[in-house]
Amino acid sequence: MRTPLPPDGLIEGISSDIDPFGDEFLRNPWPYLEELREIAPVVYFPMYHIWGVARHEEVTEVLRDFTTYSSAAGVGYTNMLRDKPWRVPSIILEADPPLHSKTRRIVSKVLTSSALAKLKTTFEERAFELVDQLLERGCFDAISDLAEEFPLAVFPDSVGLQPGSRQNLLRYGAMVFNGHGPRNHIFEEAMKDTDEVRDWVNAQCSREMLAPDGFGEQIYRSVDTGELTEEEAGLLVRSFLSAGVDTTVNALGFAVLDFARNPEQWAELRADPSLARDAFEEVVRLEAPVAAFFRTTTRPTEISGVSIPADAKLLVFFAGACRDPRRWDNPDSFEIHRHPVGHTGFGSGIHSCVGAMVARLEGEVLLGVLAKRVKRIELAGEPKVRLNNTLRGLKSLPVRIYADD
Ligand code: OVM
Repeated sequence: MRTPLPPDGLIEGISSDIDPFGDEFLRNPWPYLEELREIAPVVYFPMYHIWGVARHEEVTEVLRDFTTYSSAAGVGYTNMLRDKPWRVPSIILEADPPLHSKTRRIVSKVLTSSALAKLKTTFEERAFELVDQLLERGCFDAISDLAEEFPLAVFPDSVGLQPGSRQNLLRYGAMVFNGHGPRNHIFEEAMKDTDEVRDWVNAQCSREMLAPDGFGEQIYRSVDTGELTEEEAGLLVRSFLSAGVDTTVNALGFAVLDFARNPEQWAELRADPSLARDAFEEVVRLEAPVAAFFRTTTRPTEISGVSIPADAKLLVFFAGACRDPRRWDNPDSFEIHRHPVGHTGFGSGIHSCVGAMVARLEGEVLLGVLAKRVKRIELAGEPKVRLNNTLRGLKSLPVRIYADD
């Protein structure tokens, strides 16, 4: 069952044949996002029968109005209330208030700044170990050997996961984020061995499996107070594992690429490594590793004069807003001094990334350590894009780094 087609008058002048899940778009979305921003404040994609917003103003407007633009039908292409999803829905991402407000509050309490301050020393130790190893090698792949290595070395331990098999987290992340797209070849490829990986992840989320004092065990304390059921706690731990790995992997990979391409920015960071946190924020704005999520309209609505029917899927291009020239000067350039307040790389509104402080800590620590140890970052080959229906990221980034003398 589909939403009825809008009358011609509503889609005239706002339709686009751009395929936002096509290989070309996903490989390099920027020229397409520019075109989408220029067509109209809201664009209609007849090939999917979906709407989209790619300008900063409309993206933030949609994300603010969570009653009109609901997450409960899923934030992917599939309407989960109508078609059976591949996994039990997330009770934080794919939920509206009041359920979302409750789960969000519980997760936020676990991820306080004081909790994160305690992790900083451990993150730094791991970062120094890793960077010193990489300096001995000189030449390596900044995706597999750095951007994947670092989060996998620190984040699962923070959650309290059992040791071992952590590559499964990357396979699961690929399922979660590609699963938000339509059933294209990328979706099908990611979903090849769902059962094995899904069962492994679900098993890691049970209380007995989680180390004392990790984020996971702290979520389960809300079961003891009666705020969550055991099943809900398991699902929130699953959210950590779904959202916490691939996102930071991609952001850190782009951080290396952006500095390799902008040596003058690297010189500025080296001159003052305390800029590492600002630099990471600018990477998240410039690259928008989570490129877009959907919302579903709960009533007929209008955005900047364009009508959208009820029960329509609306694609919210975080990446479009992150480089909207209406909002940013020189939106395509990487400027670590920019302070990109209001960027939508972490989303916006009630669903904005609840793990942002963990991501920022990983980014700040790794970039800070690199700035202290590494004089120069050079590309040693062509970066290769990893196609993903939701995430922007690289599958390989050959680099050479040089030690500080
Ligand atoms: C979740 C979830 C999954 C993917 C992403 C995300 C970016 C959350 O399972 O709750 O946030």
